[in-house]
Amino acid sequence: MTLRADDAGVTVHPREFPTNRGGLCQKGWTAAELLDHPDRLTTPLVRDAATGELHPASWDTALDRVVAGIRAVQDDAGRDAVAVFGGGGLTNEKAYALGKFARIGLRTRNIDYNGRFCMSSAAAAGMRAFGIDRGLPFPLADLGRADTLLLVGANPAETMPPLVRWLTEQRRDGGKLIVIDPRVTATARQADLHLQPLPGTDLAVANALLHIALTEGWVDRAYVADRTTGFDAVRRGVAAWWPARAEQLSGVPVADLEATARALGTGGRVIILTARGAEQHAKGVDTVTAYVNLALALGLPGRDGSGYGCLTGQGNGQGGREHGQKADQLPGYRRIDDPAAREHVAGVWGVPADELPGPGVPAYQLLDSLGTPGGPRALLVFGSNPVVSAPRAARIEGRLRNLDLLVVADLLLSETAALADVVLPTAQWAEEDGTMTNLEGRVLRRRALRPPPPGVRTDLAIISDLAARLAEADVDPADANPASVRPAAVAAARFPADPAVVFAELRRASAGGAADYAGISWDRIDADDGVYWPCPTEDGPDTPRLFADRFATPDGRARFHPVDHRPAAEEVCVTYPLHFTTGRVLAQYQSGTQTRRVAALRRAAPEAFVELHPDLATRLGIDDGDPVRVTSRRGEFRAPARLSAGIRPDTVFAPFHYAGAGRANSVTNDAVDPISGMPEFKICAVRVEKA
Ligand SMILES: Nc1nc2c(c(=O)[nH]1)N[C@H]1C(S)=C(S)[C@@H](COP(=O)(O)OP(=O)(O)OC[C@H]3O[C@@H](n4cnc5c(=O)[nH]c(N)nc54)[C@H](O)[C@@H]3O)O[C@H]1N2
Ligand SMILES: Nc1nc2c(c(=O)[nH]1)N[C@H]1C(S)=C(S)[C@@H](COP(=O)(O)OP(=O)(O)OC[C@H]3O[C@@H](n4cnc5c(=O)[nH]c(N)nc54)[C@H](O)[C@@H]3O)O[C@H]1N2
Ligand SMILES: [Mo]
Repeated sequence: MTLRADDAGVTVHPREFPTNRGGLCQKGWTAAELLDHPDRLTTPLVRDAATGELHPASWDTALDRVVAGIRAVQDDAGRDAVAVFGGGGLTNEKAYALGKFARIGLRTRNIDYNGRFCMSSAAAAGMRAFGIDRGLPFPLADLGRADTLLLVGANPAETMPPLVRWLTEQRRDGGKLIVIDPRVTATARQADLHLQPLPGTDLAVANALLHIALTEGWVDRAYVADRTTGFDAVRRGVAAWWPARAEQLSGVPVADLEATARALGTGGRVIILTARGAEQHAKGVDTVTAYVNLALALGLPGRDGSGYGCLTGQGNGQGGREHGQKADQLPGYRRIDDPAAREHVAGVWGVPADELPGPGVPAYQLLDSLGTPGGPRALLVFGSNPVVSAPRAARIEGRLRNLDLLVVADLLLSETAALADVVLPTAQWAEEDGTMTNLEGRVLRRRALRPPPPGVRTDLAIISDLAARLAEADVDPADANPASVRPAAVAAARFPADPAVVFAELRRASAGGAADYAGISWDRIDADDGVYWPCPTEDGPDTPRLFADRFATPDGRARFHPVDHRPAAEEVCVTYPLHFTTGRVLAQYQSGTQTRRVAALRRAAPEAFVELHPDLATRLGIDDGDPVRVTSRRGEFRAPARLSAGIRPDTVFAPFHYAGAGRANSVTNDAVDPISGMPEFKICAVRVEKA
């Protein structure tokens, strides 16, 4: 898109671009409305100890309060007692600076981010199978050329509208679209075949599809022999997943399983994509692995026009997971427990490698430990609103309230910011330069169009100032040598506020890593309409397609992993007899801080709702529009009923965008995947009643 500033302010215009072909979704069209929104924060807020209220304060007062709070907590309970929570919406520069600030500014191991709730299961599955995690290892345009496209737990018609034109193109050219979703979504309505499984049974479906492919002889034996390892164990495992067994568990008819397997096994160019519906489970990694196994057995990854991919979520969902806001990660998608990686990054940062902390813990574990004995007592949040978006949100809200110090940088008073001791007003997208990396691994520019409003600072400026003040607070006045350079100046130079300077350093820090940005300059991004990582040298090529010759594993072969179905962490019972799942609607974004404030979007999707089948509603004595209460072992929420014949009668759905009484996350399960730490947002057991 392009942005234009004119007398009337900022307007958003779609721009002809290879990814979206000029298309923009409604949230994009209306995004400019937030720039000058009356709710916009334009001054720091500090909580008054006497009244308990948030009051406007100067930046000096607010930042001094933050630094004093951090020092008090760390002096008392150690460095790790301060934690940082980031976001996949932050630019690459900000994600990088935040990770660096945690590790060498605060010297805490405790940093993680909301991407853990988003693509972490697909990332972990991609790492273990392919040795690398890039949402799509091929350009998005390949979707338009696929003969068969399988979408597992994805609703791009509502969640990624600009992508829909590729689906339209694909079907116009005779391609087949197959969608797996417990609901007849806007995406499923466009499909040639819609499989409507019980939530949490995608793994069994995948194993049955592979079972059929084996029986029918559609497995690409040569590919399996030449390019992979570990197939035998998988073959033995799926032998037990005959289609009738999968039908019994998932409710997907054998005939549909067979038709799907045939389309995948005999389809020419075939792409399999997963999104949150398949991934946000306590078995999300294994579920994605089952689809990766299927893709590998059919010889898809690395074949022209074919492959497996994950539909990445947030604005910078890809880049946000590469530069070190993840608990176990250093920039360039390096591992923080890898001695060579630590040496390299510490060198760029100008500190000894042994000063870098070790890995922290995944997001939910981190949030759930806040304010508990031994857990962090201070938290800094940049770009997330966990009071609305975390699973079992009432419990997390309680943890946040127990902190000695909660600091939230946001453009608006989100539900999480409303609990903070200090709120720092930040710039938003149109007010700062930076880069984002899209789901194709393509690094793009995001340009400042106007300065932030008076009183507002960028996240980078806030980090820089905080680092300087922390360094100054560290100096014992008795030791200070007036002739020497002040530690604050050293720290400020180490944490530059200029995104161009940060990006230059990010390139060096990522050099040689999996996500290598060393050859990517802002100029090159402009000249080439984006640059695909890895791109190690400025005059060398970038990498639109991965895996053509080898995978990113040590021996170059992809790895099969045998995976088996297991039940959801919480099964239905007499008291909680219904399956509950959650997701998104077109007109709201995430925790809704921004979109709930845009008039047009609020009109389109004003409040939460509970989608349920008319037969179920009749049984429960509920009419369309009736207020209903949804209760789980963890809590309840209330919203009007929305009857739809498009949902399974044993399952209810609600969007998670709303706060207060309509907060769906009051009931969701905080069970997490043992490998990725992904919470089970997509299935738990509930009871539904007329309220
Ligand atoms: N309008 C809008 N667009 C967005 C966002 C937004 O908040 N609003 N958020 C962005 C972000 S961060 C993300 S991560 C993406 C998410 O994009 P999607 O993954 O497409 O979004 P969801 O609605 O979370 O889930 C997709 C579908 O999974 C289905 N589902 C639920 N349980 C199961 C299950 O067990 N198995 C299967 N197969 N399907 C299941 C739901 O019915 C839903 O239709 O969207 C991005 N785009
Ligand atoms: N039940 C259920 N829960 C879910 C999901 C689900 O499907 N079901 N999906 C999960 C997923 S995939 C995701 S990604 C999360 C998302 O949920 P959150 O992590 O809460 O993400 P956002 O709502 O995008 O929150 C972003 C916050 O940061 C602010 N912000 C925006 N830009 C900036 C910036 O540049 N700097 C700073 N400092 N702040 C900024 C916004 O105003 C907003 O308050 O929710 C998860 N929660
Ligand atoms: Mo997400």
